[in-house]
Amino acid sequence: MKTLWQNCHAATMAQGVYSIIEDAAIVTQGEHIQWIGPRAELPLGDYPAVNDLKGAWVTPGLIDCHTHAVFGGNRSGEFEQRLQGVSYADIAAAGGGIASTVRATRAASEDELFASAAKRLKSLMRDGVTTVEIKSGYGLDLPSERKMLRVIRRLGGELPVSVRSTCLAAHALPPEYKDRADDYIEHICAEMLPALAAEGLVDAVDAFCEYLAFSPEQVERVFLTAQRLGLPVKLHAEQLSSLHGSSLAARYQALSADHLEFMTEDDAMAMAESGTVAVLLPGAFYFLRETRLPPMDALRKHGVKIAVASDLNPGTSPALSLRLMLNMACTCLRLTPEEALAGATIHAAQALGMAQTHGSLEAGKVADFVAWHIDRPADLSYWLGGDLEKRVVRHGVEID
Ligand code: DI6
Ligand code: FE
Repeated sequence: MKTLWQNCHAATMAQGVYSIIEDAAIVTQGEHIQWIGPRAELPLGDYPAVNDLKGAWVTPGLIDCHTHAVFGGNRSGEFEQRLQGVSYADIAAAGGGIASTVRATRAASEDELFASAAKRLKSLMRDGVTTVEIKSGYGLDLPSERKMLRVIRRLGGELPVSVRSTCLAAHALPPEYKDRADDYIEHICAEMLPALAAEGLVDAVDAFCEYLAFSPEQVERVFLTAQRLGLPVKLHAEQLSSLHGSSLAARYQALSADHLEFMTEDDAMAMAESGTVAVLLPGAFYFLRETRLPPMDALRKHGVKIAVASDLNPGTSPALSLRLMLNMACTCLRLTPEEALAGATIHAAQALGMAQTHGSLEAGKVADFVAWHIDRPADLSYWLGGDLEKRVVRHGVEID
């Protein structure tokens, strides 16, 4: 069915750049955008359905390209401990941190994980999110990683949001493999990834490259396996120290390297070369009270595409609003509102390998967009949370 959406302005992100159409019109046909441009240039024709957007600003549907939205339990107790001065690393060393979420996730049923994650996803969706990536990585054994990935697939099937699943089996060392990290990596490469990929549960493969997680050599073995299975890779890199995981990711044409506070200019050059997106996670930066900023100047100078995501997870970023992350990206990481919006639309799509079909308002792309009742696009990174009045269209259909 052909539908006309008019009486609006559009921030299109067409061709990957922030561009504005004042007094725009959008024609959707089924799930796709058929035409977008100034209303004065609207092709003559029959429009069986016409929607008056009442002066709204239309942006692409927001894309949260890095979340750990499926998990058991929560860690507000650790938050209290950290406020008493205990560090994230100390908590992890004492069996808390990721390990405590692994215990809770293993103990939870698929239905329980689905129900709690669905609530969190609905919160992100209230912010205009139409696409979200979700990682496994709190199971750390084949049945539990499978359980998480099945929940991730089910979320995409049952909620009006597009969901990409990333296998993050190399997130932390499970207790069964204490002091045997190489053996766990071998298990991931020989058993877990091949089985999970064969079951169609994996869209991309991620790992945590950090002194308290896995070394670049171990990550490389995971990447080689992903490559053999035909799966794209991503990497948690340079969050707490500089191991040059982002350069390693670039060598494997990673879709993205994420966090990046400790990356160097050489890493930025390698990422620019390979087209690897820099995903910045201001929620974790803020929640851990980091002080070291990602090297924004180097990223800009070398033309690395920058995305912004929530990192929604129970330990370092219990973030339920992507718009709040846009604000933090501007306030804490010094992005401009234009950069932040590109970071949650077109560059986020690229970080998921979806830029051909998502992330901008262009003819031929999927009709995922939000009509916001705001004064200017910068308002999206201005307000701190809350609920902005808006209409959300996904696959050409308005959702509530
Ligand atoms: N980096 C993070 O910020 C999260 N995972 C990761 O690799 C933290 C996950 C957690 O603490 O539960
Ligand atoms: Fe993360």
